[in-house]
Amino acid sequence: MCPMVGMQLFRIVMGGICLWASALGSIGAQDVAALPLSTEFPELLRGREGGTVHDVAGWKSFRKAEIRELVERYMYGIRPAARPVRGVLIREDAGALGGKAILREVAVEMGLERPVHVMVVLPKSVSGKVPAFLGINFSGNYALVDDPKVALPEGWVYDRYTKGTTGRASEEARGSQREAWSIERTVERGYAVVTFYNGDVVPDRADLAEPVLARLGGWTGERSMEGTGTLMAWAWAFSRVMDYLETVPEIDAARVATVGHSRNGKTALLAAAMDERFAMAIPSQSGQGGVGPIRVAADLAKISEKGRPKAETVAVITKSFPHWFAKRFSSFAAEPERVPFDQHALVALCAPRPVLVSNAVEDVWANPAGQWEVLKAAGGVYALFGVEGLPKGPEPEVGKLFAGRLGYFVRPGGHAMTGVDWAAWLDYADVHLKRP
Ligand code: GTR
Repeated sequence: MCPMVGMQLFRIVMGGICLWASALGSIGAQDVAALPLSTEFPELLRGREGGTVHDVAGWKSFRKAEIRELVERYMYGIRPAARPVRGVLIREDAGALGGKAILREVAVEMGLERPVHVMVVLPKSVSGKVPAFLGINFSGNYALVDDPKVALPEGWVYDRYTKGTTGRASEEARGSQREAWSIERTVERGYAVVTFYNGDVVPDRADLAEPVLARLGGWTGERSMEGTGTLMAWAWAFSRVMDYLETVPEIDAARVATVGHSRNGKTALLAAAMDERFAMAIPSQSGQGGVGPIRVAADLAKISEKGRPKAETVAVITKSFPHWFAKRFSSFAAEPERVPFDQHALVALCAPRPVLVSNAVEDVWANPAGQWEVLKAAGGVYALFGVEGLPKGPEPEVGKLFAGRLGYFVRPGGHAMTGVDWAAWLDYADVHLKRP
């Protein structure tokens, strides 16, 4: 008999193995405190109520759903339901990037207060459907290209991307993220780039975010312990943009990679973990809440004289950015070892699809070493699918791209998205995305 522990259980019998699938009941604060402490990453192939997964069928029908539910209810909040999407073409320039590309600005209506402004840049040199990078940006699309016509975002923007104005986009920032995004080179390599501004979905400031999250989740008053957080809302928007991309004839919707840097990198991983239509994920320097482990190694988690750990912890991130996560996640600030999964679970939800984890040596805050451990630990689920995750044996080498199904790249330098990163990402995509 499989054990039965105070939850609704139903039995799945598969190839002679007994598995118990659990629908988690309501979770109270006392339940969080009663969760077992585990300094190791919790096992991916063992269900919470016992029962081990031995094959892809067991993974898909039981453990994957269980992990998804845990990830939503303990960390990012409930994923909103899909909504009908409509893309309205605002403008098309058939001679963009010096004649190399077609650039479209599209208002994608997804049931938010305003449509999300999506920029689609298509290579002209390729005939037939092209693979695409779908990236979420910090600045508004107008900062990513040198093009006087691309519209400015209408709502709140981060001060560091405004070049002088406060809280509103300004002409001075036009083209300022061009190097970071390298769109011209990507198009030259035969890929489309599709991008949208995170603030078009949910503005990244707690006081502005909460009312938007409430509208999206359909509640009034305070967000509940598992009400949708901002990262989940942004990831949901990735899927709505994908709904639109499925209608774009030039794009091969079966070959779309999610991309984002830092908080947007956390989102790029979550988007692919939640939606199997994405063929690949490239989370850049995503750290805590992304590929960074919840269980930060003791030497990195230790608070220095400056009052900070070396790598970002659950305690720090949930205090600085409460609107990013489900409120319940902050209950783990003092004891992250009680979270019933770690971020290897999020990578495993992407299996067997390729995930390239990108880092920078000096960005210790994002915990590159921990991210490598997370990737190694996700390998067991890739093995179920008969594919190797990270290659066995070697340790990360600065400047070297590991182009396995689970890929890793760490470059010299600090916290930024750069042309060097894109060069590695394109090489990786050439291996996993371009070839059918
Ligand atoms: C930092 C935060 C990180 C990362 C980063 C960013 O302040 O601690 O988790 O998300 O911001 O997005 O630039």
